[in-house]
Amino acid sequence: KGQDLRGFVHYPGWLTAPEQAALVADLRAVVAQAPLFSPMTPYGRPMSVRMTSAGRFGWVSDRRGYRYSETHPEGMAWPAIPQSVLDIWQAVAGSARAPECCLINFYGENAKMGMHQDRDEADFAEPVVSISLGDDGLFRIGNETRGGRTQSLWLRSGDVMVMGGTARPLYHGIDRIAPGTSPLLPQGGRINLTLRVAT
Ligand code: MD3
Ligand code: FE
Repeated sequence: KGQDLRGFVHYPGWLTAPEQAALVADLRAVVAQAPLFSPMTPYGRPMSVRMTSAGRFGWVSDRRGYRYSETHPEGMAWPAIPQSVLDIWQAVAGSARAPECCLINFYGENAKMGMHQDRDEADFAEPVVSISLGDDGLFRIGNETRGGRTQSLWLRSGDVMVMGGTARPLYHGIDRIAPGTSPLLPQGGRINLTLRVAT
């Protein structure tokens, strides 16, 4: 079922509409405990994407830099990863370990994420699983260094992607959101969940 592009396996429409709605309800409970925040880039400008996390570790960024943290910027522990999300990891990750971090990215209609590498995880053999909900997002995959040819792919609500070993070092980002393309979130926007083993 999955489509393999250079170590990324894309599962379009993996989640049914009722499964997507149940996930959104579970994520609302997470956000009620651990509010979304706008991480600061090292340049001192807030990112356009708002974030929070669930699991033992969450991803934070401030003037000390980017890192995994056991606490939200407001000081509390992160909520547990919802079972509905763990079930997706179990079905697609092919990993013996459980995810330690579920990063929740919220994109409003003008949000984007510049090309970057994810290199804060200790074990690059572990996959990253990405789940898309809400409006379509234009995902771009590049190379192990900046520049060069890139490939673009629309990620739609209910899609799941697994980034295996060979994909882990590649630059990637979200160029833009297509507002109004999904009825899932009444206020619009896109949610992306990334599940990772951090340690
Ligand atoms: C390729 N998120 O949170 S998910 C991120 O849609 C991030 O919010 C994007 O990049 C989003 O770091 C893209 C797809 C993804 C996630 C992790 C990767 C692609 C990846 C790690 C390595 C290579
Ligand atoms: Fe990333």
